[in-house]
Formats: sequence, structure tokens, C-alpha cells
Amino acid sequence: MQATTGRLAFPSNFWWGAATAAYQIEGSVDADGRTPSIWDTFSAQPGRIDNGDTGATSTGHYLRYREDVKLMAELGLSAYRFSIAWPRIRPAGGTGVNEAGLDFYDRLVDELLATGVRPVATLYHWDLPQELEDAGGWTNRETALRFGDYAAAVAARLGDRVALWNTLNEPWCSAFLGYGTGGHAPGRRGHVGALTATHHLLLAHGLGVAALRGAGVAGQVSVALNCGAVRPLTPSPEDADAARRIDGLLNRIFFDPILRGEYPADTIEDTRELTDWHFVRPGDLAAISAPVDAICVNYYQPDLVSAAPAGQLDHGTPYPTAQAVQFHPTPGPVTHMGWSIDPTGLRDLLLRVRRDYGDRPIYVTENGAAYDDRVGPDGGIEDPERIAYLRAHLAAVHEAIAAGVDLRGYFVWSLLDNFEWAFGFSRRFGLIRVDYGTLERTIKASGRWYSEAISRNAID
Ligand code: PNW
Repeated sequence: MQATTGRLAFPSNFWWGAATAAYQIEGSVDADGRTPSIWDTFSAQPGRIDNGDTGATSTGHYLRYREDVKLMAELGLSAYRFSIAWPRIRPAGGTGVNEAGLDFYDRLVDELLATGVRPVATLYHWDLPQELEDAGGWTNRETALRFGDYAAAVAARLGDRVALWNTLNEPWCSAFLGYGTGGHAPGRRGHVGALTATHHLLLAHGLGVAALRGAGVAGQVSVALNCGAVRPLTPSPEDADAARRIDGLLNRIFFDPILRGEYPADTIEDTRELTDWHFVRPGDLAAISAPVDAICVNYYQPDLVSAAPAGQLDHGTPYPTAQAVQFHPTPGPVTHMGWSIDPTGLRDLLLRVRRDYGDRPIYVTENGAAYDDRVGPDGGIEDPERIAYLRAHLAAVHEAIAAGVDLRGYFVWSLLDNFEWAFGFSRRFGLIRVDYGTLERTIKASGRWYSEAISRNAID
């Protein structure tokens, strides 16, 4: 880890945030007209989720949101990023608007504003209405059109108060884990499906931007991409080519259509043996590249890759046609997810976004680490590894700002321990501990540390 010492002050007006997602925290999956999403279905299938966990109750946030907003106030957050559950707003993915579902987010937004916390809303954090999946899900172009309608319904209700909108959260995960490896809902496998889903997700983003603009929303409009610095293990041409290929399929396949109105030609070429990309229709790229006000990046670890030795193909890779690429951990400790800890990857990513895609406002909408915690001698919840992780990554953010990146805010993943997808409740990312028996919340030492940083607008 990088050793930056001394006090690092952040720009005034910097957004100190924390993030969550609907299915990961809300519970109350049958309340007020909500219908199942692909994650309810997937979680109910034996063997999909560690320990058979589901989001049916989770942290109980749907019923406890007032208490959670109080905790945000106690931390001093200047922004809170949450997601809206599509199946609460358009049950079964239908065309009617469920006002009772919208009421929940309306109350949440008002509570945040009354507390002085900026609301940051994500329209799609992976909970597709099951009926839309039954009709083909993201491999069906129609799903993108339905997303546009859903975005319009939410914008009509919340558009006057949300400070920043993300159309999608991490479309890479939706496409490549949901339809590629099948490790995420809906659990389908196949590289052609993943590429088709990628395009329809991007189209949904474009239609979502149009819907938000059409409703005249007051806040900024953006999209949250999970991206990373992809580095070759050695300077050999083979390893450089492996890095180029993965960078195409992780980063440029999303950044280029959204910010330049074109798919990366080398990635199209790399995947030509699988598909001729006939699902891209005239006019789609113009819709996808509708101007955004900011770019949001989620960062956890860099990718270190090499060309695999002959005969060592990876048939489980999420990356279409990259069977001959090997992934390597960065030397050093890893988090409880097994993810490398390397804040230089965040700095390099931010510098790269500016270099390749222009000087525009950027938010880090997720960064954080899974660690177990323990009760300290004074009864507090101790998680020193998370403090070290956050401190090092905030120092990297500071470095990027000092180098001229227009970085407006940073959101810790996550406010609360929550349902960590295929890992269920076995991985804890929260600044606040959740006791899954009593649903009691306790601010961890990392939460206290973050709160201190917020109040000083600086880290040491
Ligand atoms: C993100 N990967 O997920 C999500 O936005 C969050 O909902 C999630 O809880 C958080 O990061 C921690 O996992 C990811 O395999 C899931 O590369 C998987 C990957 C990346 C991000």
C-alpha cells in the first residue's frame, strides 16, 4: 500500500457518501405491491447463494429507513446513494405505476433532505422484474424500452429532489455475471447472451437518460460503471495484448458507446467469432451516447493479466473469447472477498478516464472492502483493516484531484452490512454492523473514522 503521510484536505463541497442497493438491504419483498425480481427467484434456487441466504428480510431497511437516515446524520454524510426497486414501481414489469411503491422512496428522499443528506438514486441495481426475465430479460430488446418507461415514472415523482441519478449500476456485472457465467441472477450462461445483454443494457441507459431529461430532473444524470485499471503482468506483447482485450471487455465496451457513440473496434473484432453484433440497430448508438453530466465509477481492485501458457484455457471466464487470458492477484494481502488491495489502481483509473474521455465531473460511487470485525476491549466494533483500506483509497482519490481530475465525491460501499449477492450474508462491507438476528445496527470503528474525516474534510 502506498505510504502517503500528512494531512490531506479535500475540496470544499466534496461529497462524502455511502452507498447501498435495494435488494441488498430492504427486505419486505412482498410489501405494498412489490412482485419478485430475478434475485428473489435466483436466491430461492438451491446452491446459488452461500448458506441458502436470500434478501427476503436482510437488514429490514424498508421498515427501518428512518433509523438508518439518523445513522447517516450521525456519520455526517453529505450524500447517500441508494437504488430504487423496479418491481416495487412497476409490479411484474407491467405498464401501470404502483404509487405505494413510489411512496417509500418519496418518504426516504424527504427524510434525507430534512437531515441534510443529498439523495443519489440508482434506477437499476440488478433487480429486474421476474416477468421481464421470463420474456428474455436483457437479451430481449423490449426490456430496454420498458426501462425507459420505468425511468420516466420514477423521474416524474422524484425528479425535483434527487441530486444525482445513475441509470444503471455496473452493467458489466448484469451482463457478464448474470448472462455469461451465471454466477449472478438470472443465472444464465453463454457469451453471446452476455454481449447481447450488454447492448440492451446500454440502450436502456440511453433511453433512461432521455426519460430523465424529458421529465426535466433537477439533478445530474450519470451511470455507474465498474471499471478498473487493467495491467499486463509483463511488458511482453502477449501480455500487453491480454490487457488490451480485457480492458476492451471491462471498460471500453461501456465507456466508448456512452461517451463517444461507438463500440471499440478491437473488441468487436475480438468477439467476431461469436457474433456479428446484429443486435446493434441504426440509431442505437446515438441514443446510448445522449450527453451525461458526470461519470460514476465503482472501483475495488485492479486487474493484473497475462497470456495463458498454451493448453491452459479458462473456460469459466466471464470475458467472451478471452479463454487464454490469466488473472493474477496483486502481491500482498487481500480482503475477505479475496480481492487485491491496490489504491494505485483507483488513481490510475481516474487519471485514465480523464485522459481518454475528457475532463468531466467524476464521482467514485463505490469503493470499500469486506472484512470481519470483532468486539474490542471497550465493547466497540473494531475493523482496522477497513480503516486502512478506506484511508489508502481516499489518499489515491486525493492524488487524482491534485493531478487535476474533477472528482466531486466518494461513496463507501457500504453504509450497512448487507446481502452480498452470491455470498449472502457471509461478507460484511458496512461502516455499520448489522446483527442479522435482532437487526440492531452498531457503527463500527471505520464508521467513526469516516465520520471524523467528514467533519474535518480531510484525512491524515
Ligand atoms: C458491486 N466482480 O458488485 C456492486 O455494485 C455491489 O452491489 C456489491 O455489493 C459490491 O460491488 C461488492 O461486491 C460487484 O466480480 C460484484 O468483479 C462482483 C464484481 C464486481 C462488483
